[in-house]
Amino acid sequence: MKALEGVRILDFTHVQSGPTCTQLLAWFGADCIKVERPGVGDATRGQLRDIPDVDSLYFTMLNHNKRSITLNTKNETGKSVLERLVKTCDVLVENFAPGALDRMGFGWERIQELNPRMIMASVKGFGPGPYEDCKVYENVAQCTGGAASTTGFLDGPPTVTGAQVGDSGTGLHLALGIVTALYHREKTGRGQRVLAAMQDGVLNLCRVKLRDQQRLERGPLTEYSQYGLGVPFSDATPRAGNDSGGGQPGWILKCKGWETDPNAYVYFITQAAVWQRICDIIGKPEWKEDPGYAKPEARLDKLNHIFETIEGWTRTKTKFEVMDICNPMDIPCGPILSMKELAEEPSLRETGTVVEVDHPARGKYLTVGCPIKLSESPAEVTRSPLLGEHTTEILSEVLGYSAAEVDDIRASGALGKP
Ligand code: CAO
Repeated sequence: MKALEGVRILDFTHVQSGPTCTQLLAWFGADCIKVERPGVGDATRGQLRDIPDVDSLYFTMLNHNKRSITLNTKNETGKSVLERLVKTCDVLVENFAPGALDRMGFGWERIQELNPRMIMASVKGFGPGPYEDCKVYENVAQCTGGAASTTGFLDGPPTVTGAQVGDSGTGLHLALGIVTALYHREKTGRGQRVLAAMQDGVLNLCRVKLRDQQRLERGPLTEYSQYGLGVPFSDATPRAGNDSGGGQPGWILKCKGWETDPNAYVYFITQAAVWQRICDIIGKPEWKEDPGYAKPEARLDKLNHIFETIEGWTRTKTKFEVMDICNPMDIPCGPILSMKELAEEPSLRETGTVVEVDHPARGKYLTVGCPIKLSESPAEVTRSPLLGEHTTEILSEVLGYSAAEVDDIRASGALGKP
């Protein structure tokens, strides 16, 4: 039995943030019913297509293990079907623009009237406040949540990161909120609202940068490269390039082949506990006793010189050779792995983190499987649904409409053009 078996999700999500959340719940065993606009569906079905007329990878990789029903929720018959879905499901998840559900006639009060046990979970760009009515996409959230102002190099502009901390990050936060609300409902019998705002989610992931903001008020941030270079700090947490965000200084260093391979780099951490070993492998044994280098505090104003020296060594090795030499010595480091290398990595296939899925229209493709492993509830990745693939099945088996009633619903245009 899957961990969330018996939980039914009314999945009103689209694009990335909401679908990330419901896909996780589906992997944990929830029955996830994706409600989509007839003829159109989730906009991502048609975005960034690599094969004409076939659901895009954008869509397929975010909507595994779900069922799809098409329903025009602005049509009167469609509304009555939606009402029945609300009464039947445990959780409604949505990430429409602010106000869209109210305009549809399914605001929180109405949902509670229909089903007091319902948990209504939303992703919005912002929480209550001056920007609550704004539409938001990934990079906007990265910018408004503190990620962009603290990412990039000191002498460059704010930079967004490839990790989708705004969308997928907020989807993760929302999933935790939903499971927590389900647990609460076990004890109280009542549903509740769950809100994950993208700005809040990104700021939560940038917690250490707010830490540094407050440290900055007491003096310079000595572990930032900027300190060693003598560049004065402004009044806000600066961009720190590839400096480690923690107390153990780290940098990205060139490895053999960097001139032609954009990923021939390694992340190297000069952890205090292994400093003596680092001195030995880079050919600087004299730094072990030198008072200017022996203690972490003494090294802070020389980090640039130290990392340049270590790079002199890493440039003579491939990133994997660096890893092979350093790992047995407990020196923390990690090769910069490209998407190609990750896609081909056998160990990730073995754990189900990278999975090959077969799709009736596109054939085989790779996806990222469930990154959270439950020993009693392993996730099996199944393909995303075609638009409206399960409409009839959901109307009859889940909602209990008779065949004649399904015909009437179809004739009303609620499922698309009759
Ligand atoms: N039947 C009938 N109408 C439907 C429907 C259905 N099954 N499903 C959706 N609709 C309607 C909505 O009711 C809404 O109509 P109104 O504007 O008339 O009320 C309309 O479709 C469009 O919804 P939307 O405003 O959410 O979509 P958009 O493309 O304009 O905006 C986005 C997209 C992502 C910017 C917006 O949804 C948003 O800000 N969401 C919250 C934040 C978020 O999740 N952002 C991350 C997205 S991933 O990068």
